[in-house]
Amino acid sequence: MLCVAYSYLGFSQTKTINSGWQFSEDKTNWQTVNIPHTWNQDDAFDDDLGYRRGLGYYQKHIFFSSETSANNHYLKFNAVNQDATVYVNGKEIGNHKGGYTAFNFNISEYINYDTYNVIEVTVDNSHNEDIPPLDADFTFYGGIYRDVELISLPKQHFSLEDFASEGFYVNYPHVSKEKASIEITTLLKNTALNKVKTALELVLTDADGNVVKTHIETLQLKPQSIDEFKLLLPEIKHPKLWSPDDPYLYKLQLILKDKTGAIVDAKTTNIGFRWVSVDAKKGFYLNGEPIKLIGVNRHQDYEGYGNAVPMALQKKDIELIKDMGSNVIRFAHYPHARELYKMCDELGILVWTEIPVVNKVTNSEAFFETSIKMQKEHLKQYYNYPSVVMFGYMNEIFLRLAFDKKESDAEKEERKKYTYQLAKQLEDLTRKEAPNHITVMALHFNELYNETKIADLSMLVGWNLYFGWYHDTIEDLGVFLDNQHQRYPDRAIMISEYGPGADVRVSATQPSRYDYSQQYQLLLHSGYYNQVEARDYVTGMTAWNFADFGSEFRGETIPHVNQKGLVQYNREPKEVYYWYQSVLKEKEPHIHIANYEDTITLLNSNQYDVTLFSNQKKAKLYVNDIYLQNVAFKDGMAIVAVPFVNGINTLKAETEMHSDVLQIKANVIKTLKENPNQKLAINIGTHINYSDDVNGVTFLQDRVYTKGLYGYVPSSGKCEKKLVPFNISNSNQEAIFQTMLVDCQTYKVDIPNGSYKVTLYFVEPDLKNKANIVFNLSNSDETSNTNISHRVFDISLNDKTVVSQFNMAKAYSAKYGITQTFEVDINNNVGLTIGLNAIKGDTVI
Ligand code: GCB
Repeated sequence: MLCVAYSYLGFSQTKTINSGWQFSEDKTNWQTVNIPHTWNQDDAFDDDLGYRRGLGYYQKHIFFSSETSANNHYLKFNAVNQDATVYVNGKEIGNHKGGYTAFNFNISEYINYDTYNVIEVTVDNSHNEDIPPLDADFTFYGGIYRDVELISLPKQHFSLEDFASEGFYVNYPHVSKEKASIEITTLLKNTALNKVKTALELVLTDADGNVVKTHIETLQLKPQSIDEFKLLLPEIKHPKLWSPDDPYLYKLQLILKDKTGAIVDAKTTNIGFRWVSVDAKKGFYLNGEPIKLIGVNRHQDYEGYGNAVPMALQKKDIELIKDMGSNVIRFAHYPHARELYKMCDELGILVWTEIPVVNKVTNSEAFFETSIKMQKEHLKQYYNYPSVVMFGYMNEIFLRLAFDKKESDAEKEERKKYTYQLAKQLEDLTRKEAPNHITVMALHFNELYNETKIADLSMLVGWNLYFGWYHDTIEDLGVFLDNQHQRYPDRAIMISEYGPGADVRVSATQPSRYDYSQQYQLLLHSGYYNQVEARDYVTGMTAWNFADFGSEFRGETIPHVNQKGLVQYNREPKEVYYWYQSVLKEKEPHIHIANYEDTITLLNSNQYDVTLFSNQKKAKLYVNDIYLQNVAFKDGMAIVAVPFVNGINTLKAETEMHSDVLQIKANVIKTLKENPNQKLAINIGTHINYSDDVNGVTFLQDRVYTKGLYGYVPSSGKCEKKLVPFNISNSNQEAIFQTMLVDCQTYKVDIPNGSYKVTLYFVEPDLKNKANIVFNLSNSDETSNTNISHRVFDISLNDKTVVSQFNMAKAYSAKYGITQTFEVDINNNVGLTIGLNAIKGDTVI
């Protein structure tokens, strides 16, 4: 099969060398792998805490023909996490630190021709105090996870040696509706021993391929040197401007020719005419017009792949983000694959891009140097994309300072100082290297940033705000923003992160903070959106996060995953994604019925609130082909109380242009005697319904007991609801174990007479060192249950003791999910009564 994506008939040649590498963790057992590759795609998600951070060895044999011996051969690595040492035929040719930017080495002098050469790469993803990120809420998968390229160049070529950039930079000395100009700064390398005359031709074409401007200059290259040249293209009258609504792109070709006119090297880049500015009172301006930035953050990993994600899948992300209606992406917290920035040019998405200096910095020369070098690579490699408008360099850099309790006050003061110094150096560098761009920094909710004045450095400040999740309420967002704006009226601000965790298996009719329900996710996102829309001075907001992503230490309802995605880890949308489409996509008509649960159980009532999203004003709703009512939408949303019948109910919502259909299975029951199911499952200690896809049953929300149904008997103790925020070590059904009732003696379930299997779920909630999920981004909560034995109780079913002296801390390891299954016959219509009789401490279930 032949698949031609792009070709250029020139002398220089680039080919990827991704397939058939040998990989080993110990230099003894080798396996064949393809790039992209990581060795952590599985162990970052297994039950054990921690993932292998250490060495990985790669090897590949490459043949070089003597026909190419006059060329310069470069090995280019687009990203290796995080420390890479490269060898050719056993000789070390270089080392690179930092896992998210490209680097290359000229390997020409190490090559043997007409034979196979061995390329070896030793990769290390161990913690290294001198390489950012030191600490962050995402998994640092090790490996060669972006393309490896072999680039063969003639003696004269665009230099690859300026921090692995393409060897040219596009500047726009002037852009307006009337006219635009383009200036190219290029670095041309000549490896010949003599000076050489070349010609550089610039060809600007419009989106239809018509030539708009050309320019050619003869350039004299000095022997064995890299020379910088500046070329100015003639002015373009009435240029078509680039914007998210109309991402009009020109193309510029840079063609290097020898004295005979033959092409020796060539480059192509997108040209987008646009200008940006940011204002503390009115927010972001693109091409002189205000534009509210609404979009997402993105992390690069993907379920099953770690960070070694096929490019085709990554590109789908950008399509999904555009299709949501976003006009901005923050590529967090590090530079992502460059192909994606090119897509942002093409689809019309403004970009914030940054380097991974996250949570804290090390006060060492090496750390400062690596950070500065990383930012240089970042600025130079990502400079030419018209979509890139914001360059950042730090995220929540005082997070550790705020949460680490160990440091003395003097140490803290010291930390503030050197962190500020690094920030200042990075800011100055960014302003110098990237004029026409906006510098940015993201902060966490803490006064430290104001107090140290670090927040005054960048041109735009992003606040990562988790009101209504880690703290306070959704409405407190506006109060905070107004207060900041009042105190710092000259500071441009946006919300660079916000969002709650959500699990598609979790649904709540009365959503609340930290319940992981999709309904709460919708409440928070819509609440933020309205508050941001109401404030002109807020530049915009980027949701945390586009997709769920791997964060090894996290223990939420999905182990090792940060669940704040608008889409799941496999990119299937959560419902809030469709809501965003309703408020952000104006052009295409859109309607969607939210599907929170495939099966609903309605107790004592046949009504259930159905949520609909649309960008239209009204729709008609039909239930089982019968017209129910007109629906009016406000802020993209409407909630309708729909009467359900037992069995499948078909809902249809129709606007003038569009319709959506959803089938929901309903069990409408007054007492458990009518329950048509073989199974009844109850999620004790919480208001959420949990769809257990493994057992094919929904664990229903807890309730106070009423006759004929189920629930806890409030008079039997405090019956307090509790949530434990940790991974269950032996189960992936975290949501069933993580919620519980504490100090409750009696739980009743009025099931009819019959023979049953009753399964009770337990976990000891108290660990030796209590974990605090609020910004606890460390592993320090890892502990065992040793020495906890304060909780002992008996368990009875209908007054018959089934477990005596139940002591979880003594009999099980920490975070162990315990199930106890009993066979029970129910006679005489007495139903089931679960008795929990405390001997020591409080009972839990
Ligand atoms: C933040 C961090 C981000 C985390 C996020 C969270 O503020 O910048 O890296 O993943 O919070 O989910 O807590």
